[in-house]
Amino acid sequence: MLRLITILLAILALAYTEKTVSRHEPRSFPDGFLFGTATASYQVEGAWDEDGKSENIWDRLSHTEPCAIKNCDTGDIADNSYYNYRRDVEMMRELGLDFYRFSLSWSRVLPTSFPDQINEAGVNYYNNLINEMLKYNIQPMISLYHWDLPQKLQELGGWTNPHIKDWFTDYSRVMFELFGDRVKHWFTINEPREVCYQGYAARTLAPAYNISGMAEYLCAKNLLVAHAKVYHMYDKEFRPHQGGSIGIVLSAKWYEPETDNDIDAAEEVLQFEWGQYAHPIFSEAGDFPPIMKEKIAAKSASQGFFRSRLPEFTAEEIELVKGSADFFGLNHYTTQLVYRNESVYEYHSSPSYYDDMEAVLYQSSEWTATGATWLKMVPWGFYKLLTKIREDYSNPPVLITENGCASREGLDDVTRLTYYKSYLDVMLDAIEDGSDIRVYTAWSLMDNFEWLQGYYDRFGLYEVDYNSPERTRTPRKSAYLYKEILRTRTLDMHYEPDMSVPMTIDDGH
Ligand code: GBH
Repeated sequence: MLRLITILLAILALAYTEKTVSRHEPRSFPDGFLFGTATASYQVEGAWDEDGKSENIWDRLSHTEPCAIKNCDTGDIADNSYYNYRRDVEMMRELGLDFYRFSLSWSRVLPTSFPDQINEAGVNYYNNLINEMLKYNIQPMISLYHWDLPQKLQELGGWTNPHIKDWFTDYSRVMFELFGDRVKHWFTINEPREVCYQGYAARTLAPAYNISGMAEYLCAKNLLVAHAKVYHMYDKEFRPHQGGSIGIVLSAKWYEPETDNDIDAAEEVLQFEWGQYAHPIFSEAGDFPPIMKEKIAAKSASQGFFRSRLPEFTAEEIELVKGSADFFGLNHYTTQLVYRNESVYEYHSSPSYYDDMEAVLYQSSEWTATGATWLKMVPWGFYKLLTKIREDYSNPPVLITENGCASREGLDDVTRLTYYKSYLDVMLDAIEDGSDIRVYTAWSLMDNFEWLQGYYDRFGLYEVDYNSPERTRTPRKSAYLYKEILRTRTLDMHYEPDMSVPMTIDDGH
């Protein structure tokens, strides 16, 4: 018996060392795994009022006085990608990308917001970009909506107006007609949680409505229905001859309970924060998460409302939304700790989103900081999140549509280097466990307009010089790392880029 135990222990020890040893060996990515980078229209394009583009909510917010954005920055010129698209594609070639994820500016292609007028110049810009990418075998992946709603639609209530499902469907139809012959990867909406919470319940994104406990829930319902209508339109009317795939992109943090007493609280926070959007689409039952419905209904009643502040889906809408995605598009950056005690009521006004949730969220001061205050480096949180998605939604195909961090280190961005290595490492762990992860996207190709942070927070693999009229782009250390990962299709934790070697293009063109 003792002998048996000794043998078992020896085997265990061996298995353990093998695991630690193999961790230090370069690890390969699965065959067919795709790598890319992402940006979004307002963050890079500039040319805000040129060639027939009309005003959107970010033009409006960034031009409001006193200025709402750090250093009074605006996206008026941004990275000037409207004129620099050739250089952008050249960078994609330098990196050796399989694809590039970017978004379309609704007010650039449909200046009235509606399909009665199509702006040729705007269409040409996107055609040029797409065609230039395809010339070098770089696949376009398009987000139809990454936060720059036409101002006119905002004045009609934006995502709180249920008619937006028709406005968004009409706009999307025109985009599929214009670009769907060449574009095979579509995302409807980038990060509904940020659109609805930050835009309508807080002031941290346009339109900065600040009507918490109400507006974000109206937004959530309308947005999910709008998304689902576009999904089904593509599925029925475009997929048969265009043959692409379509889904939505959710932003999801990992929520770690502070103590064992906070396990339920952390789960509830997760259901509010991204379950709100994932449950209606990816669960078998559909609809908002039960815990959210219960909590908001009970709270609303106790506050004297005649109905829940969380609007209900009709039975038909539940069916429409359920299953309306070919994959789970995931933007992930960081992790938060969660606790719940009496003090939650001192933190949050009532009614409000966080008051409904009854929890406090924060980050540990022991976690590694990066160049953005909200973003600490917590790779194990990414691993737990990927595991949770696999387990809760029967292992859907996952596309990592954004991951990355800010750094204030200039070209020698060792923090970003470490971030990418450690996040890719745990992603490989999740794949080994059986997660069906097919795509990884680094945010971002280059520095860009970081919303309320203006040009202060820098997320780029390439640095952008905002003092030069050309908005000169220069590769950072992390760009060299990414290029090597893509070239070798392996992750070597020990790889140290040599930045004295100039970036070259190896695509044979
Ligand atoms: C992404 O959102 C966006 O898709 C992209 O456009 C953006 O450039 C990128 O992030 C980098 O920020 O905790 O109140 O201080 C990520 C979503 C952004 C959500 C930051 C939480 C924290 C604000 N997250 N936000 S706060």
